[in-house]
Amino acid sequence: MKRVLSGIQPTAESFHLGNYLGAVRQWVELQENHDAFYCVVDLHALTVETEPALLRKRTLVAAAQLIALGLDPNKCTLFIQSHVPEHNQLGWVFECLAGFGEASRMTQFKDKSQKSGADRTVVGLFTYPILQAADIMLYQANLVPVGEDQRQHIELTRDLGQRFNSRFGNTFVIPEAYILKSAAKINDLQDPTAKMSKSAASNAGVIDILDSSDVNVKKIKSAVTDAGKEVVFDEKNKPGISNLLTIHSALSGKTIKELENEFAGKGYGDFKGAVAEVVTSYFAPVRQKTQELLADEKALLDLLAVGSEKARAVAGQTLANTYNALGLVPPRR
Ligand code: AQP
Repeated sequence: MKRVLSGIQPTAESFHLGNYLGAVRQWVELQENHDAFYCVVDLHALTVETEPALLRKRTLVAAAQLIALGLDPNKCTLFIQSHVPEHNQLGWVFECLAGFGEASRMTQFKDKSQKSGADRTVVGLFTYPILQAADIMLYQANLVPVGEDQRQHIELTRDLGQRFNSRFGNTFVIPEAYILKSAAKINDLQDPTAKMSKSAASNAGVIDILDSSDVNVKKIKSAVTDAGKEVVFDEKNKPGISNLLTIHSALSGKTIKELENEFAGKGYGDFKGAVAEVVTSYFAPVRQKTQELLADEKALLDLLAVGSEKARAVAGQTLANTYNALGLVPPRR
């Protein structure tokens, strides 16, 4: 079985539609016939300033949400990144392999550091993709299901793995990004040329999975649309409608063509109503299940403990091989 690894940051009270359609939905599918490892990357979340109580809450909400969205701890290995210290240990090795220049070229770092300003940008944000490379390589993953915005980071991961293998001998599997074309990038409802993002300046264009149906219906009904009144897919001239078509199609299973036919001559109002209906009925049970899981924190932590134990068995072996290849002297047993 091929190995899969992916992670998600607990940086918000809820995942948004982009996280789900771009990444988590593929995670659920891949657990069926892959050896899948999924983690809540709480160490990555330290790159943005967060209250400790909030980080704790968000980490548990993230884990509960992943299960509610369909991850089954009996079918995949679900764990919290900080429960497996090998991530930091391999992260340092990769930091010593990565060039300052190549890390500087990461567009996500440039965007995020620009948003928060130089004074508030931490070194961890700069080295984030290197820790991400370690997350992936620790598990010898073949595939990394992510959204389009992560493509550059997976390229860096591949470069670092290849560099290590050629300098120190074959140690790592070189992974490939697994990015679904159809929903690789979901855009903000208020600014349909920018990706939907947890850290968007305004939350008005972000559909949070755990928000109430009322809130989400309101957001969809006030989504920015374009001049004209035809419901047709045209990313260049109608980015707003195209984004809503992508969302409807991804959740309802209808093709874009079918939707264009269904809403021919009907106008934007009817179409937005239909998108709102699809989104809210899809996520209402997820919200309910997440709340149930959070109500029994001990049971949730027990599930995660099983995951981290399985993860450590693999991660420990990879780290030992890596240290050995590097010539680090092992401690006397
Ligand atoms: N808009 C999106 N469309 C498709 N996929 C997306 N992803 C994020 N936004 C979209 C994918 O979600 C996964 C988990 O993301 P993450 O939590 O690790 O961080 P992120 O990519 O930084 O997500 P956000 O919401 O954009 O957070 P901020 O605002 O902190 O940057 C990834 O696989 C990502 O591709």
